[in-house]
Amino acid sequence: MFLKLLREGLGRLVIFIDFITRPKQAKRSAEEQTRVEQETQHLSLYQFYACPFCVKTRRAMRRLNLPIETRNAADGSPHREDLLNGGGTIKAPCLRIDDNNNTTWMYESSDIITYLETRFGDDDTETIKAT
Ligand SMILES: N[C@@H](CCC(=O)N[C@@H](CS)C(=O)NCC(=O)O)C(=O)O
Repeated sequence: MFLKLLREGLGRLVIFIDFITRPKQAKRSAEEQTRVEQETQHLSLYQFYACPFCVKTRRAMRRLNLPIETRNAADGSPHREDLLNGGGTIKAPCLRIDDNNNTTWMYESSDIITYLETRFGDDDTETIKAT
């Protein structure tokens, strides 16, 4: 009970700090942004709202200006089962990458951020460094 309250309190604090220190979004040409928006339609982030690793990943998505769909993997959510069946374990964040007929489930916030930076953080964007 105490641990649950502590976890919830810390989660809210993380959300609040994230809110007041939101990173600036990268800017792209309209054409580039359209391309990025098309590509990100094949990505989705399974996440918990107040998980610090998920917040870190969402911050990177915002910084890179990537409109990736987020899917709540909390208890009772239909996405939770997809995550378990597809990825093999309930752990968030997890990036689902749908590539033609292939689906890859990428765990580990640092790996996800590196993947997104490598794929979308090209030199032409006015990318703001990690915060
Ligand atoms: N090293 C992982 C840690 C991820 C992690 O521990 N996530 C927790 C939530 S904060 C989790 O999914 N725990 C399993 C659960 O809550 O069922 C990362 O950086 O992504």
